[in-house]
Amino acid sequence: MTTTGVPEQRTIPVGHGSMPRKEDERFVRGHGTYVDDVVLPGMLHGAVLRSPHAHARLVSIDTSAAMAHPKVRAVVTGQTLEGLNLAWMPTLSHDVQAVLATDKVRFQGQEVAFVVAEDRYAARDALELIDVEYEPLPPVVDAHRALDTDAPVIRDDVEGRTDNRVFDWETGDRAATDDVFTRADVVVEQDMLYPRVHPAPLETCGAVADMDAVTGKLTVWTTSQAPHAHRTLYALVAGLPEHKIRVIAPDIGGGFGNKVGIYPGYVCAVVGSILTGKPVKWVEDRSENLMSTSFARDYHMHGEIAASRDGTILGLRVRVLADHGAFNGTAQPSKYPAGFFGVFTGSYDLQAAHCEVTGVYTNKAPGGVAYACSFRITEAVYLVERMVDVLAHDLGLDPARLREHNLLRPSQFPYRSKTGWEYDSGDYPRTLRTALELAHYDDLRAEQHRRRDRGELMGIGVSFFTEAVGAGPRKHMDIAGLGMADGAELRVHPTGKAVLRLSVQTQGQGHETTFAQIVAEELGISPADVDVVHGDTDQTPYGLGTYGSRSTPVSGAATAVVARRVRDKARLVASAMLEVDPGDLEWEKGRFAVRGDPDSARTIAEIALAAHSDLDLPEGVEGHLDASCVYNPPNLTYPFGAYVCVVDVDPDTGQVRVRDFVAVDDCGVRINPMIVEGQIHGGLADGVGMALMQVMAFDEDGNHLGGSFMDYLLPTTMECPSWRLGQTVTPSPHHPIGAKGVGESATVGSPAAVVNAVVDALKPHGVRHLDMPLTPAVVWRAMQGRPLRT
Ligand code: PCD
Repeated sequence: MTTTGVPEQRTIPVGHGSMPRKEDERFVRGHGTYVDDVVLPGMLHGAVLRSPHAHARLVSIDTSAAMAHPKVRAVVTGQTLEGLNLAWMPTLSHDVQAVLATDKVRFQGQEVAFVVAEDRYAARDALELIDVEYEPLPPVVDAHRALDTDAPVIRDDVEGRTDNRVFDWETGDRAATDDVFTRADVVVEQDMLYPRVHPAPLETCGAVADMDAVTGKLTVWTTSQAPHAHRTLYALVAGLPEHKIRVIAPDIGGGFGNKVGIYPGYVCAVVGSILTGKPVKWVEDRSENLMSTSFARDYHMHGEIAASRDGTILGLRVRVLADHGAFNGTAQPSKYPAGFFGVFTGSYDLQAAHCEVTGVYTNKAPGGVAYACSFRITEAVYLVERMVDVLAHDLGLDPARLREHNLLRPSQFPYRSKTGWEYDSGDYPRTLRTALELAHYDDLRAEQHRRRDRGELMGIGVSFFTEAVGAGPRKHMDIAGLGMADGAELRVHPTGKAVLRLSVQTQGQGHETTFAQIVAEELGISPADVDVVHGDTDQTPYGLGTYGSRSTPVSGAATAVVARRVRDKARLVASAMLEVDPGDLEWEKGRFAVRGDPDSARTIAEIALAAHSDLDLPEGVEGHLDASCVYNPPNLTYPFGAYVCVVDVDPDTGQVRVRDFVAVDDCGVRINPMIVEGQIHGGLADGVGMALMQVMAFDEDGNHLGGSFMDYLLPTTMECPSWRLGQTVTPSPHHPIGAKGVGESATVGSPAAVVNAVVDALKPHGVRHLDMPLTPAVVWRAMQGRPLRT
């Protein structure tokens, strides 16, 4: 008999492989239901008044003219919220954040007041009638400046605070690392910035809150990647009973980490509904999304590699200054203030490593979310992959060969990194080899040689990454005190159709398809017969939601386990049907048959009907065919990959064209290879965007310079090559179907490949490093020997 929970792996795509996505029929026909599609009887509309200043004391707010607007029903200020004890809310990182400002504003775009009106236009008009008097204060825009002893203290709301330090954190062995560095032949170092970027999902954030004054039940339709966690936090913050709150995340138009946290607008919509007794909708516009919701990165890094003269990497030492904005609103497991940056040793076999991260407050929007990066692994991979190229540059070695020389060997797995992470499985050299062959690496180098002689700028960039996704073991990982396990419930109806209930929530990844495929594979039924229910706390088991590519590693595992539990139960029911010992039954996909008598088989549908019938069931077996489980992952999964990027740089304009991109990913067993490839395509486009065109810039007064898609650029098909993908499959040894997460892999691995390629192209100009984004201006200045810093 199968024991549930024990790995039972397959190295093939799970049954039905690249089937089309079930949800797409709804999406392509315009039948999706997003938050803004929710319309309730008597619904009112909210709008947020935002601060024009990056740092200012609030002197007074006069709302009388706004209140006098004929269509306005309520105007909420920080003072109103103070009366309800809701002016401040906890962040996911043990800080507090102002819902509406009470004392000061701390970033441009911060929420100051909330108007509820009969329609969206009236609400927006009334914002202009609110008269706020500010007393401007000097802003702290630069992360380094934040640490100066005379820097203005941003968070003076916290009693006794005298500086702008959020945290100091370190990992690794400092003494052992110092020792390796003193003994090394070569030490290379480099400052680098991973600029502030933004997840910029297609759909902005919003909520419709409906407080039913009679039943006392609050329903919130909202853009949430983590509906259950949001409900618990609403209960804790607002003091409402948790069972009287229902959070529904309907269809979501992209999350990318932007929809993990709770934003002031959501809380204001709830308060607006409580005050007016009507449902209140609040949906932010594009500029609001870009200016005030969670940013990502903003890591100022200094890396050092110690190596021997032949290029053997011995040690890595890193110092980081992390700009967290005005409130520490990052989302990552509590024990990890710098996220999983600790995985910064990457894919290499080295002797010692140490890193220190200092977080600081600045007058910028809060956040620091894991925008497609599993909690700062993007920063870590970028750092080590740039450093390896810098080492190759200084030693005059080929960057691909240098990686090959230093990669972990298959025999080292499971591998315990120098900073304490246990990589579950991998065959790195095979993956790198596959990528180099697919890219025709040696031919590319020869071509580059020829073209350099002609004065042309062609660059080849290689990157290799290891991610840690699927947070995580409850013992080590929680968010806001909630352990990171996820539930799954599976019920097979009497006719053999099934419903799977999940705690995670798709934002476009295709969960309604892939999770149905897992059940289909385990029970031998059609994925079309499995309905996946998610995104509604009244309908689904508890769990922490979708981010950090954790759905497949955690809920995917829960799904396999719960399906196996159903199968175990089906075996017992079948044994009663066939009047044989359960041990005499054999599982053939979709049915149990008596050993040696294949004609005796009973299908899952027949068994399900029997389980609901008057059949005498064996001792201890309750009726019906269902099961539930809570999956506490034993470890993270460690997907990895090798990327090769080829660029041409226009010597006259500095324009970079990505000519070719090869991505070989290993995410263990692929459930739906087509969906996996789609995930990789999306992530690669993201990576090109970050490497070449994106930055959330500010001027010295703290004015946000990227508040629209005219300034904050998204890559289009014009900037992307036709991606060429390859794969290797190294199953995860602890995941029930051997799958690893993949949703963020390409965003993690690709920026370094692009930057490495551009820097490689500019080698004739003596360029050794350039900070992203590599806009034509940055590249052109570098060619003139004048690197431009952002
Ligand atoms: N898969 C398969 N196989 C394997 C893996 C995986 O098939 N091996 C598939 C699944 O199932 C799904 C997908 O694929 O469907 C994914 O998965 P994953 O990796 O697990 O992940 P998830 O959790 O689901 O998701 C998440 C991610 C993230 S995290 C992000 S950013 C992004 C990605 O996802 N986002 C998004 N992708 C995407 N897509 C879309 N469309 N949209 C979106 O929004 Mo964060 O942390 O949040 O930042």
